[in-house]
Amino acid sequence: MKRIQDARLYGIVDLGYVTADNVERMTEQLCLGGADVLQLRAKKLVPQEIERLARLMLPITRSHGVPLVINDHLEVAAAIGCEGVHVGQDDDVVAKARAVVGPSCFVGKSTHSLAQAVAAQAEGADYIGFGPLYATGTKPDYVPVGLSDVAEVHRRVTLPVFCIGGVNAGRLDEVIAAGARRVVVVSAFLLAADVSDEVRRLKARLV
Ligand code: TZP
Ligand code: MG
Repeated sequence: MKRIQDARLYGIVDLGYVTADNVERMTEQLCLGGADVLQLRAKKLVPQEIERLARLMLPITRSHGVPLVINDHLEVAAAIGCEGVHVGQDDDVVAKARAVVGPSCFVGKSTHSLAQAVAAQAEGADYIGFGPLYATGTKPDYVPVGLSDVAEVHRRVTLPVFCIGGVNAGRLDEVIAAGARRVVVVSAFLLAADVSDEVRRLKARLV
């Protein structure tokens, strides 16, 4: 199993873009392309349905050695025994998440400012997401943070920092030039004509 510390490219199976019917196919494509970690994110589904989909993903992600992260739903992560869980600023605190999912499940946290990034590290997260860097339809209600704090976040936070929000092949060079070492890519992968090829080509540029 790949370790979150070694991950550079983080993919999300977001049910805003992928139908339930396509979850397994998309999971396979993202893994084949070389995603180092995958999250299941389904803002509009009930926990029971999220658990069903996660159980479909798990044999696929495990066969590729890719950790599976559940967004928001601690109880689903605990029930299926996946590798990670991800919480936002309005969700349960890291200590609560850890108490529910246990020591073998890592905990990631979304951050939207330098101050939140530093606080998430102090709170004990295992990794952070930092963004949205750009305006994005995947998280439409958020003001983009831009690129100006990316380098400073990496100076102040020793945890893995995954830059997120509007990241795509066309923007990757400037995101890396701003100081990013790890990225999360959602819609640019899920909407690609050839998903595994898009993942593979972007991953090749992250090393
Ligand atoms: N958190 C901050 S931005 C974002 C999340 C979940 C969405 C990123 O999606 P995309 O499509 O890569 O902009
Ligand atoms: Mg959340």
